[in-house]
Amino acid sequence: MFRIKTACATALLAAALSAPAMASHCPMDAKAIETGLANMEVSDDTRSKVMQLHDEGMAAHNAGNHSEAEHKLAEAMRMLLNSTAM
Ligand SMILES: [Cu+2]
Repeated sequence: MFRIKTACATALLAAALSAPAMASHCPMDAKAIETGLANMEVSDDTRSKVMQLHDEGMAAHNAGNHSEAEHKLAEAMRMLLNSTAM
């Protein structure tokens, strides 16, 4: 369990730190968030907040607003990372 958690956190960090401002970056971030949510133990409260940011981010991405999407997705990733005791 610890190993899976660490792997997810590492994937999230890698996605968070990789160069933004590419259209294809948003889906990668969204995928990292989905993987993190599926494999990490987070509170229902955190989960719903992260999912909301994820959905808002992808909505912005689909509307062509990639900088806002990056911002939302990065916030979701930060929230997920902060919710894990590492
Ligand atoms: Cu985008």
